[in-house]
Amino acid sequence: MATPPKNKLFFGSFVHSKTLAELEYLHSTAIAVDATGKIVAVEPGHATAAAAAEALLPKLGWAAGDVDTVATKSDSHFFFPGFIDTHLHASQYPNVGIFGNSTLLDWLNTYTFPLEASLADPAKARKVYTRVIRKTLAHGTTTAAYYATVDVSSTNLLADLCLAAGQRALVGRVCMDQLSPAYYRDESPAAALASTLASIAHIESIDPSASLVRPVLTPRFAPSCSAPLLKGLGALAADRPDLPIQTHISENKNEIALVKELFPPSSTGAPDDSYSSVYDAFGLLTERTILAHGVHLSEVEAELIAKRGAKVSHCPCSNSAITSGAARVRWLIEKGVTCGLGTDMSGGYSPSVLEAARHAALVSRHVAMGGDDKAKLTVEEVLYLATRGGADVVGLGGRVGAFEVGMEWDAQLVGLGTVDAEGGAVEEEDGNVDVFGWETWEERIAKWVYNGDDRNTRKVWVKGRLVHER
Ligand code: XAN
Repeated sequence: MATPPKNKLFFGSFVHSKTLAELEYLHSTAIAVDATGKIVAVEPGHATAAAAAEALLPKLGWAAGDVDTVATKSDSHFFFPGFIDTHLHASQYPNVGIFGNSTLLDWLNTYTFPLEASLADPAKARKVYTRVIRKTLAHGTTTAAYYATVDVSSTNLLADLCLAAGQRALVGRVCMDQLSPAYYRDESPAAALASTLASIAHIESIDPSASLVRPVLTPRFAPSCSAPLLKGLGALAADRPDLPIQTHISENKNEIALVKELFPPSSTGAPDDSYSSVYDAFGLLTERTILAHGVHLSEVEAELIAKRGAKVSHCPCSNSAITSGAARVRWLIEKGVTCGLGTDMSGGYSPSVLEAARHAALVSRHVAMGGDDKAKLTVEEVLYLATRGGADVVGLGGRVGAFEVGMEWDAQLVGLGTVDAEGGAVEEEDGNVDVFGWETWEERIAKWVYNGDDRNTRKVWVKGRLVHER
């Protein structure tokens, strides 16, 4: 029989985003997490874990025997909120790194559709999905907004596996009824809607309270959806205002030209021929919508997206790898658009949101080199996008992404390598980050952002449950 979940007391250093610009450092602090995974106390100012327990447990009415304590070992260990990957294709994981010199539209036909179609084989889907969940958890991703495939059973399997592994996830069956090979598409708009409803019903049956896993409406992108399909999905979105929506937008210039050709305003009733107006005309541009990429959005589109409250998943690794362009994140934020980060595997080649944060910092410097110096994103800002910003993007703002009373404990324990007096490594698994001991905490975090990887992710919890340990 499974052991019932216990109350937990975490002690040591905690780092999280207070605002876009500011990280908060809480040292000698205790955070109490109840058996449901909720943070019930955040108390700085205790010399040791034992002193924190002595002060805190009576106030919470917890007996010492009912509490598991996890304390950080040293000055180079800290708790950080779990990362939120706001956009990735679980089904494309075996292709990471395989993109040659392709760009979006030929990349889809050459590499992506054949692999996705092959996951209709349940054994292959199980193998791929099991691995991608393990890998992303190992990189500290506690929430993932996944695209699966067109196939209902393998999409449902992805949701089953996320729930079993304890990863928080949005799981979307991909809707696409045109402009893809005949072997990989929905047969008709009606069939696409029926399959979508079947997948939603399954995901809601395995996690009725959406404690971890939720379905998400997933029109792949405008070019691969007919107008009747987009219309049907818009109607479904209006019927089910609790369901999130995810899709792609304005990633690549040829893709944008294709959208203009396929959806002239005369066919949609939209006021102009922009990509955003197409989604808006079909009722798919809402405050629940996650728009991946947004590289080439116009002023008017950014204003419309902000007005509708739709969110943008910035995917800098993918945008560089398949040569889509450099998204202007500072500009989007200043327009009032909520942004988070996506690995976008396998347009992006890395499963790591930390890597996405690093790419976000570097791509913002390329935007700056184009003449807009204030485009540069700081370490604090990219970490905000990876956590709190991402939570807002996937509709979990206020629930995960930081350490506050009432939020859920989705967290990672990060350990940096320490260097001893002779220059040797003290930690066995010290990765690329060497801490000499004289760095400020701000410098330690910067070193982690620019050189850290999964070797630094020692433990990961979702909703209070330990889901990964190195
Ligand atoms: N547009 C896309 N962009 C991307 O990066 N990955 C995809 O799978 C995709 N499909 C449409």
